[in-house]
Amino acid sequence: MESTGTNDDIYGNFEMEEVDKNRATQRRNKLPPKCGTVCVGLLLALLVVGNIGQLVYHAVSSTDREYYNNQREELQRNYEAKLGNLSDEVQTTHLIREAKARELTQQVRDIVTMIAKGKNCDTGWKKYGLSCYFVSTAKKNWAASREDCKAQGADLVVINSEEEKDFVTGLVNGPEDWIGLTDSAQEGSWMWVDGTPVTTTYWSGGQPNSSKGDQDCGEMWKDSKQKKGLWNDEDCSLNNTWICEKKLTFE
Ligand SMILES: [Ca+2]
Ligand SMILES: [Ca+2]
Ligand SMILES: [Ca+2]
Repeated sequence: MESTGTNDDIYGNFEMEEVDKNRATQRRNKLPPKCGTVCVGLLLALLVVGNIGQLVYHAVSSTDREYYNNQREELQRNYEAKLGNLSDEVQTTHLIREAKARELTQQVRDIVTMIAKGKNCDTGWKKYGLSCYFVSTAKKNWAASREDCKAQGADLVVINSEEEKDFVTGLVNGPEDWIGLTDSAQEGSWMWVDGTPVTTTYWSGGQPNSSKGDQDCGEMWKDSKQKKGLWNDEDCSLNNTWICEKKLTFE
């Protein structure tokens, strides 16, 4: 009986082991077929999808950058165009104001001229344009002649045009009349007494020659037809007649 019990146990254990093996086999059989290949496939698929997503992301980012760059460039162009237009407007306004200022200045000059033309020169003075001229009969050196002009509210004549030169030539008492011309400040640099540089000149032939190295004052000659009204530099200490010029004012 004992041996039977033992055999039963042995057979029982054997049966249990068989059952366990069968169950394990069944569990293995329940797994999906070829799982390793499928998993690798899925993994590859995921990688491909991931790469595509990354490409799409970059593509969108690149498109965005291009869009914003275009926007920025357009804004920059608009800004520069508006700045240019503004600059043109400012320049135009400035030019208009300058033109208006010139126009007003000319109108004032015209009014002053009209008033001055209606005025007469003092007795003994001759009128030409907007100035009065006085020719002395007395003779003085250049500096004293000038002082005499100043004492009368005038100065030695300044020749501003050929027409004025011709008019003053007709006044010359001669043979030599002092005019408002000097190079005493700097030898060879001739200036008018009103401080303006001498641009147009009517020097007689060979003049100015600073004869003997001491001729710093200008005079007009009357001693011959060829030289009449032409200029010479002379020793300032010599006594000559002189010509004053006084501008007309509307006061
Ligand atoms: Ca003048
Ligand atoms: Ca000189
Ligand atoms: Ca001379």
